[in-house]
Amino acid sequence: METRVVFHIDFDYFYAQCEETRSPELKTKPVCVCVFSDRGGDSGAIATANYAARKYGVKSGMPISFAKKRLEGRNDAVFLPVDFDFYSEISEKAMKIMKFNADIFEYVGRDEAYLDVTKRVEGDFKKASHLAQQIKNSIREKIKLSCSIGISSNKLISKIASDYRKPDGLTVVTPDNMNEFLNPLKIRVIPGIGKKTEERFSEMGLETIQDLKKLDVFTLNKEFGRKNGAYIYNAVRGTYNEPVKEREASIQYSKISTLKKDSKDYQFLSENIIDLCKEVHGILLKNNRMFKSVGIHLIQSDLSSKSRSRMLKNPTSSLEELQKNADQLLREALENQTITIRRLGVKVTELSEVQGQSSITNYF
Ligand code: TTP
Ligand code: CA
Repeated sequence: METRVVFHIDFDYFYAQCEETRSPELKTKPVCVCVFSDRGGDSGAIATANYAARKYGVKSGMPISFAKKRLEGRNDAVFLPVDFDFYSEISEKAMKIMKFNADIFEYVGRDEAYLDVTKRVEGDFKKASHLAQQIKNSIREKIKLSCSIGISSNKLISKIASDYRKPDGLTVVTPDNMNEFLNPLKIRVIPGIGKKTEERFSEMGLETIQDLKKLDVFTLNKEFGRKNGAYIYNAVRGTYNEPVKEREASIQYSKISTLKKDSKDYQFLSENIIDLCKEVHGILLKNNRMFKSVGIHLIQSDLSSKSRSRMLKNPTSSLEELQKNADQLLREALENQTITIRRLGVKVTELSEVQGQSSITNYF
């Protein structure tokens, strides 16, 4: 089999870095991006933090109140609410640059993608390294974002390599130095191996990838089941060879808001839906998109939720069409409604780019 050249690209401290791009004065301060819960005050968790905040031990998933305690001595620390729409916009722009530079492009998430570049670098890791540097430069110049790139002959090792030197890292693992790279690493770096598995290995006296190679596939299968056993066996030998598969982001635009009062009155809810549609439509216009599917989301006072969605005949970017459909969905959803509604949301999916003349009819 020919040697493939695969990139894994991962943005550094993504949500926090997005915030820094629109407010550069944040760069020198500890920045925590927070998912505030509905309960108010400081309840909720840290989504991510920049490196200035990480120095104080702030981590993703940590309660906001813990992070505030850790950063007590820094009165310049900033706690911002997540703004997913903004991060998606930035992500989309960066993904365009990556896609342009790939033979095969696989979207993984807002801040992460695999690129197969074998053909365009003719299987040459030196050329690959240049290409990666160009991509990094281009993303930095155009979007003001830093990322870390791992290069190897398979996805798994590239993912480990992109995480190896963060932030702003570039780690190349050629087939010749693969074992040298992998052997001393902690078992934990293998994607999918969590704390529990790591502890089990530790009890067996195994700490590094080199140690793991002592186990034969039968022992691994017995310990972890056949699928996981085979995965670990191949992962540590660099023989886990999933190909890069073409995949694009399935984007959606949405707006959700908490109502001024809980209610099940159609008239009141309808007015709110109409306003949310205007906001969603604003995002569509800004991004030059049409939608083909409309959905609404109702969160009831007991926090249970209801969703309705429908596919349209043709893609459109018309506000009227959006409002009409969302309102009909609301009527449907409210049939036999007994409890009041607390929050309402509208989303559009199945998005496509509005292109010049050819789709002008789609506006009507
Ligand atoms: P990660 O890539 O894990 O983290 P990161 O980009 O913030 O930091 P780095 O790559 O430099 O180590 O996750 C990407 C985004 O996903 C992150 O910016 C915020 C979000 N996220 C959460 O909301 N909760 C979490 O527990 C984690 C790990 C990430
Ligand atoms: Ca990241």
